[in-house]
Amino acid sequence: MGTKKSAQIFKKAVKIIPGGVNSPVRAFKAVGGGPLFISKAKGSKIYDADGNEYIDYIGSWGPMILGHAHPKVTAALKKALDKGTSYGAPTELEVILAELTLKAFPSMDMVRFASSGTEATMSAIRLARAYTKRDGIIKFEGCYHGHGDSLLVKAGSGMATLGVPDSPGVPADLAKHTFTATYNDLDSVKAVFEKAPEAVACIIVEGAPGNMGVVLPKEGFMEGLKGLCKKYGALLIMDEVMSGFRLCYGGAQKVYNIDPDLTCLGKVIGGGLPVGAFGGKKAIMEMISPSGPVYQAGTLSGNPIAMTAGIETLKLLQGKGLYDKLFKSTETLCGGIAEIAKRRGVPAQTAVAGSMFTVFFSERPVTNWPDAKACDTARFGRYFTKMLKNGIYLPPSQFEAVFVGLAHSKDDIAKTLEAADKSFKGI
Ligand code: KE4
Repeated sequence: MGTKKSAQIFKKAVKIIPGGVNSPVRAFKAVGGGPLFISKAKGSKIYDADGNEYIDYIGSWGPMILGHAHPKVTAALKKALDKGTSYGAPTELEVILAELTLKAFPSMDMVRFASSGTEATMSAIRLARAYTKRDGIIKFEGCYHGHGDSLLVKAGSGMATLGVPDSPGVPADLAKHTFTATYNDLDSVKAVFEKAPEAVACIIVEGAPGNMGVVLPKEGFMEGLKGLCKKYGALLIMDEVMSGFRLCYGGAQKVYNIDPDLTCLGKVIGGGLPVGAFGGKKAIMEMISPSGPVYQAGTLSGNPIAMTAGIETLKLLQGKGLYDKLFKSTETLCGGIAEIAKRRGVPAQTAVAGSMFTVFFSERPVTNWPDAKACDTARFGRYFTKMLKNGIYLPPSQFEAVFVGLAHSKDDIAKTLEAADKSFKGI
């Protein structure tokens, strides 16, 4: 049916919204052409303004693990809407979601809700700085933790996609407190601590990086980070905004058996509505206002509609055998694509973390940002475009994760592999 309507809307959008989008990675900049403007979504399918149907593997960048417009989530939201949308006062719903969160993440004694992953990581950094009375933070090249000033240094996701890993507008006096290390390279972390043993407040690391594409931690890497934090009196912040509920119901920290001081959450915990969260040990969290001096606030934090979506989503995610089904679909899809790439003679590497995966167009495995950066992004662009033409809606960047959900059927997976076979031909 073509994408004329999307093009018309995009033409208007670029005049009044920077780049025509409200989040850069949506702009298709890395893959060419204009973005599709979406009109609706249901289950595993998404529909653009021209009525074209696609199998959706963005899933709103992670939240839609149950699939779009899940009937039970939608029904709960419809009921909640009749009670009003926001009170600016506490509700029992926040306590219910907090209890579900602490049960899923036993490393956390307390949790504070916000409205985005960015707010969660930004607040966790401020808290770590206050608790340790230090200013420095260590992050990893290629990891993305939202657009908080201190974290826009050598970041992944949309910044890597657009080739601007460091953003202008971040004061040098602030950026100088952000030290970057190489993911999977403990020596690069040790070097920072040895140079400034008293300066580092925290290490912030993605539970399972998805923002340079999916990269898996090497054996002992996460334990090594925890050990270095202990040795130098810094806090370990695990940013599970993407990995939480995606690697398993308890996130990467459960899979890798790590006990972080602070955890950040987002995406799935809001079931598609704006929810971020940060939490951790009581002695640290009690420093957060109003129980302590570290200020953190938000008009819509703990919003009752968003809480409702989160509660329903987490309750449904505890269904028996759901994660086995999710991981099986992910393995079948990713394994099938790897086999097609091999058969078609296209150099590609795959990495799977729970229900997310990436196909890297690279001759060698990707274990860090330098490896990811060396990928053939032009070939990725051709792959993306051909898959889209074949009705498969992938994240429009080599440096993102593909998200598999419970609504992806065996038929969806088969169709996706068929499309991949056609798309790999001659790319
Ligand atoms: P938000 O502020 O976008 O809710 O969360 C920021 C964030 C924090 N930490 C991790 C590990 C994240 O992956 C994110 C956001 N992820 C990107 C996708 N890679 C969001 C998509 C976008 O920026 O539009």
